[in-house]
Amino acid sequence: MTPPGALPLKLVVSGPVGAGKTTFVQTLSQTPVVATEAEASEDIGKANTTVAFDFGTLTLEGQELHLYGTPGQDRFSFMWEVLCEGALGLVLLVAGDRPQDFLPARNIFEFITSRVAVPFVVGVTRQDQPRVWAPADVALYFGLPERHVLGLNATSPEDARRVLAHLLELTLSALAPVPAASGPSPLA
Ligand SMILES: Nc1nc2c(ncn2[C@@H]2O[C@H](COP(=O)(O)OP(=O)(O)O)[C@@H](O)[C@H]2O)c(=O)[nH]1
Ligand SMILES: [Mg+2]
Repeated sequence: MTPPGALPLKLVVSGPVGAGKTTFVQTLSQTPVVATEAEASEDIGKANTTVAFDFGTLTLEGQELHLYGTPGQDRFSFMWEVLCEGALGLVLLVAGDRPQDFLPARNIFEFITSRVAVPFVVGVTRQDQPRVWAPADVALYFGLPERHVLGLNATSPEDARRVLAHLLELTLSALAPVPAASGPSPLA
C-alpha cells in the first residue's frame, strides 16, 4: 500500500517514433490511458503518432506511479523538457531491431539527461523478434553500464513491470539519504 501522504512518482517514457512508448504505457497502466494521437504530418511509416503525451497510472511495490509517454518526433523536443520537469525517473525506449534508430535514441537520451538529472533505464524493445540487438550491445553503443540497459517485449506485462521495478530501485536508491561516510570527511 502507498503510505498515506506519499506522492505519486512521475516517470517519463521517451524514445524515437516506433520504440514502443505508447505500447509500454498501455501495457502497464491500471487506468485507461489518456492518449493524444493525431494524424502524422510527416511520413513516419504510420498514420498516427503521439503529439502531446500518453498518460497512465499504476501501483507497483506499494508506490503509485504516473507514467508520461513523450512524443518521438524531435520537432516536439520542447515537450520532452516540459514532461521531464519534476520527473523522478526516465525510461528511454529504443526498438532493438532498428539500429538506424539508435542514434536518434541516444540524442533524445542526451538531450534529456543533460537538462535534468534523473535516474534512468534504457529499454531495448522487440526482444521477441528474431533479429534484435542484445541489451549489452546497446549499452556499449550508449556508453552506459549494463545495469542501466534492459531488454523487453513492450507488449508483455511481466517484462514491462520488470523494467519499471528496476527503474524504481534505481530511483528510490537515488532518493535514499546518503549513508554517513565511514572514512574521514573531506571537510574535516
Ligand atoms: N513484437 C513487438 N511489438 C512491439 C513491441 N513494442 C512495440 N511494438 C509494436 O510496435 C509498434 C509501435 O509501437 P508504439 O507503442 O506505437 O511506439 P511509439 O511510437 O514509441 O509510441 C506497435 O505496433 C506496437 O504494437 C515489442 O516489444 N514487441
Ligand atoms: Mg506513441
